[in-house]
Parts: sequence; structure tokens; C-alpha cells
Amino acid sequence: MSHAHTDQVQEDFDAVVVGAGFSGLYMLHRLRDTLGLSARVFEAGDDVGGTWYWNRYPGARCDSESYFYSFSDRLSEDLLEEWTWSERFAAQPEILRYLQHVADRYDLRKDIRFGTRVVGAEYDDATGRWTVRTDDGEQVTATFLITAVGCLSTTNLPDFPGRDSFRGEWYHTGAWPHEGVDFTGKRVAVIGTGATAVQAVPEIAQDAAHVYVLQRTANYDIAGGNRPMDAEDGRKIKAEYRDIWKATRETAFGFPYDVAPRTALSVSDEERQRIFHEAWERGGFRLGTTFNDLLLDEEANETAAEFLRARIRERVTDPEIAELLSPRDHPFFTKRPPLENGYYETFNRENVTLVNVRAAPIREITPTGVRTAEAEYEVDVIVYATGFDAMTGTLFKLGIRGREGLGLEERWADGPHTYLGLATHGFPNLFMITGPQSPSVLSNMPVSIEQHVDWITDCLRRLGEQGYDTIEALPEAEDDWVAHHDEVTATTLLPRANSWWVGANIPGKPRRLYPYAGGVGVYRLLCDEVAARDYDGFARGKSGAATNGRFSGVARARYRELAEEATAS
Ligand code: N01
Repeated sequence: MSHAHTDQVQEDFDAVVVGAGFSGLYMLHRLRDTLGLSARVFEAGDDVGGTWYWNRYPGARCDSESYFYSFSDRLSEDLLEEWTWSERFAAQPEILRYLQHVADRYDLRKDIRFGTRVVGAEYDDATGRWTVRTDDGEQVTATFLITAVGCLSTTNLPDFPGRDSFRGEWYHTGAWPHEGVDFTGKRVAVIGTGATAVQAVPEIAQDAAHVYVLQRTANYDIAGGNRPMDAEDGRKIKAEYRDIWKATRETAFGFPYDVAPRTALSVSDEERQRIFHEAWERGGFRLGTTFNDLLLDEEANETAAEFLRARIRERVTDPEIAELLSPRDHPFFTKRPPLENGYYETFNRENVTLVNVRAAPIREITPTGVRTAEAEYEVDVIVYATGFDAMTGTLFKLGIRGREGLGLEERWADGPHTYLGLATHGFPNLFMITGPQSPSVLSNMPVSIEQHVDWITDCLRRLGEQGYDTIEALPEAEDDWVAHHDEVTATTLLPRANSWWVGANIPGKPRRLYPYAGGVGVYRLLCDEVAARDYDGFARGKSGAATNGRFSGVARARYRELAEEATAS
């Protein structure tokens, strides 16, 4: 394999990684320090952090408990020992500090080009190498191209008429100014009521003169239950770390707790309420794991939905506003439920108005505010909490071209086609960390990230051992995975909502479930099975010629076995 020559105009690497968030940092460490390969990371931000670098809006914090939304013992037990989280759900600055600490501790920065966007990545059939171009004119080549771009990194700014005529300040939550925004005494419109707005609105309302919250779809917000962590909490967690991480790898969502093996209607109404209340009190996503059919059965789902609507009615004093905040048009958890810490009480404040933009849609942005079909809201600041072109938006912006110059966006014109969400036919040596059709955003991200990085690391090691340098998903393996992905999706209620999970938030985006719904623990076993069967479904070879491969469908066969075992037990 090649080595970097820093004195040459064009550098050649074993691997180029795009992005320096959780995935890119861990991937770089593995490539360089575990495999001894040469690697270059390109990062658009001026520092490490990815999602946690860009999303600095007020109230930004993690929605998974921090002690398992971090690197596990796979990276290092010492790191686990030395880092102590100050809150149960850490705020953005603390998570960013953590990632900066990781970058320093493993001396990662020296191989990262900051402030640099990848604008093209072309595969050369003749040499079997990728040429990667950046916005500052740099060009490098690499045997392997690994995307570590995150799932939510291309902001969605709706194309409202008059958007650019607004004379006040405006911000998208996913590209927040580093110096912060002073809302004191200002009139503010927040567009959107997803997980981001639910965190930001209570904070903004404390300073602003008035906040108009423009809601198109009400969400099922779950109690976050954030609190400071004391020394005793820290000791207890550290003592249990081994068990915690083992559990995260085996459960459905990558949490250390799993979905309870019981159906919602198999218990009495009183018992169900008791279970929901207990999960609610504990906070976090536990409510979604109380019964194993909440995402499969509408009637079961409605019991959780109504439990959550009752919590809204308890907390919001005006019954009309409570009703407007209560979702009625999609099942619980078919859109990502936001975690809230005081969001609903915010609507009891004099300076907060909920505006129903479902009933009266936003018609235009004017120089002085937002005009809906019913009224004009004059404001000083507009906050776009309008989400992201998730999962594929950033991949397409990289300008990736595979064999015969085919663009990834052309290849996926009707939706992603992947094998295991890790690779796609026609794009040899391209790996996507938490790519579409892998559990990704239906999981606790760091757990899925580590699984992908470790799988890719083992794959590259094995390739080297076998004297290969080229690997490509076989078309039949990819077709089979897509069919499996669609089958699993069809058993769930997930296609029922107009969520970003199905691409419904971006006009013209193919409507498919983008993440894989088979569960983190199961998915890991499928990936391991593929590797154990000498990378079944992948062709391998040398210098771009990937000719040595076979496909016997082991991933789906393993899935069927696991499903039968689950039914039998
Ligand atoms: O974005 P969203 P987000 N007119 O797409 C509305 C993760 N996250 O940034 O629902 C009017 O969920 C849109 O309305 P509707 C988490 O995975 C994680 O809040 O499409 N409204 C919706 O209300 C989350 O799911 C954490 O009808 C428009 C909102 O904008 C993901 O990021 C914290 C509109 C967008 O909601 C994205 O969350 C925060 C229009 N034209 C977020 N267009 C942590 O764990 C859009 N909307 C730390």
C-alpha cells in the first residue's frame, strides 16, 4: 500500500476520510494507529466535532444519556476512566470539549485538514484509486474513500417566497454563529417544532420579548429528565461500564436497555399506565421501549400516543393550545420524538404564542417578518429549526463518481441502493459510515459509528492479509439487502409519517425509509456473518479489478434464523 509524501504536490494516501466528527475521528485512529495506513481527513469546519461543531443553538444537548453517547471501551478503557460527564444529557459545549479531548489525546489533528470541503471524488477504473478534490484546490489520491459526514449535516432551508428580503437577523439552527445570538428584548419567530426547536424554544423564550412558535406538525415529546451528575453517579457508571457497553451492542437501539418482550395489549390498562409512568419518570427514550409492538401495531401505538397527549393536557394550561400541541396525524415514534425539558410549560408563558401553520401555511417571508395565510408576524429574528436533507444530502454534495464516471446521486436517483448500508455497487473501495439502509439514525449514533468503523477496519486488515486492495459490493447482494430493508420497513408503522426518516421533508426526495429498522444488535450479527463468510456479497481483487466474490445471501439467512429464535423464545 502507498504512503504519504508530504513534499509532493499531489499526495497519495491509503485512505481519505471525509468529516471529523465522532466517525471521522475514530476512523482516523483505526486507520492510522491500528492498521498503520496513511490517511487524510478533510473537515469543512475549523475544528473537530461534526454535528457538535455546527449545532450551537441555545439549549443544544444530547438526547441520549452522555455516559453511553460517547466512545466505548472499544476505543479505550483509560478514556472512559478519565472523562466524567457533568450532566445526564450533556450540553453541546461539553460534547464538543469531549471530542476535542479525543482529538488531542490520540494526536489526530495533524492528519486533518480543517476548513476544507470535498467537492469531488472520482474513481479511476484504470488505477483503482480515488482522486479527491477540495474547495481550496487541493487534490489527493487514495485507495479507500470513507465518508464520515454524519446523517444530519446538510441544513434544510425552505424556499419561502421573499426569504432573502427579510431585514432582521436570521439563523438556521444547524449553522449557528459561534459568538451566539442575543435574543434579549427581541421578537422572534421559530419555524419548526422538531427535536431542535423543542430544545431551543424554552431557552429563547427566557430572553426574548416575544416568541412565535410556528408549528406545522405537533410531535410526541418525551420527558428528558436532565439533571447534573455527581461524583457518586460517575463512580457507579464507571464501575458498570463493561456491562453498559456490552448491552449497547446487543439491543435494538444501541441503548444499554432493550425493548421489553411484551405487547402493549397483553397487560391491563392499569398496568400499562404504571409502565408508561415509570418510563416517563426515568426519562429519555425509555418510553419507546416499554412494549415490543409500539412500532408494529396501531392499536398498541395509540396507547402510548394517548399517554403522551394526557401529559400535554396536564402541563399546558390552555386546553386549546394543549390540543394544538397534541399529535393526531401520525403514530408515536414514526417521527423522531424530541426529548423535552420544560418545552410544554413554555406555552404557559405570556411571551410565547403557538402559531398553527398547518391550518394557515407560511405564505412568504416579508422584510419585517413572516406572513401566513391568516396573519403577519412582525419579528426581529427568524430561527429556522427546519431540519436537514438527511442521510443522502451531504453524500451527494461530495461529487462522488464511481466506475465509468457514474455519479452517486444518479445511481441513487430513486433512493439509496446499498449493501448493508456500508457500500454500493459501482463504487469500489467506498465505505459509508452510518450510511442509508444501516441502523444509523434509528440508533444511539456512537454505538453504530463504532460498529461500522470496527467492521471497516477488520475488512481492510483482511483485504491486506489476502493480498487484495479492491473491494466492491456485488449487485445481487445489494438487491437482496434493499429487498430485505424494504421488507423490514413494511412490518413497521414508520412509513406512515411524513418524517425526514422517509425523506418527506425535502421536496422531490425519493420516499423511502432511509435508516434500517432491523435493530442495532441484529444488524451487527448480520454484518459479522458477512465478514465471517469471507465477505459474502463482496467481490475483491487487485488494482481496481474486483473479480473474486460470491453471494450466498448469508445476511438475510441469519436474519431469518434470529427472527425464528426470537419467536421461539
Ligand atoms: O429537524 P426536523 P430538527 N414550513 O426535521 C418544520 C436530531 N436531533 O432539526 O414536521 C413549516 O425534525 C417541520 O415541520 P413538519 C434528531 O434526530 C438530535 O428539529 O415537517 N414548517 C418540523 O417541525 C432530529 O429528529 C438532537 O411538518 C416546516 C421542523 O421544521 C433531527 O436532528 C437534538 C417547513 C423540522 O424538524 C432533526 O431535528 C436535536 C416548512 N416549509 C435534533 N419545513 C440530539 O440528540 C420544515 N418545517 C442532541
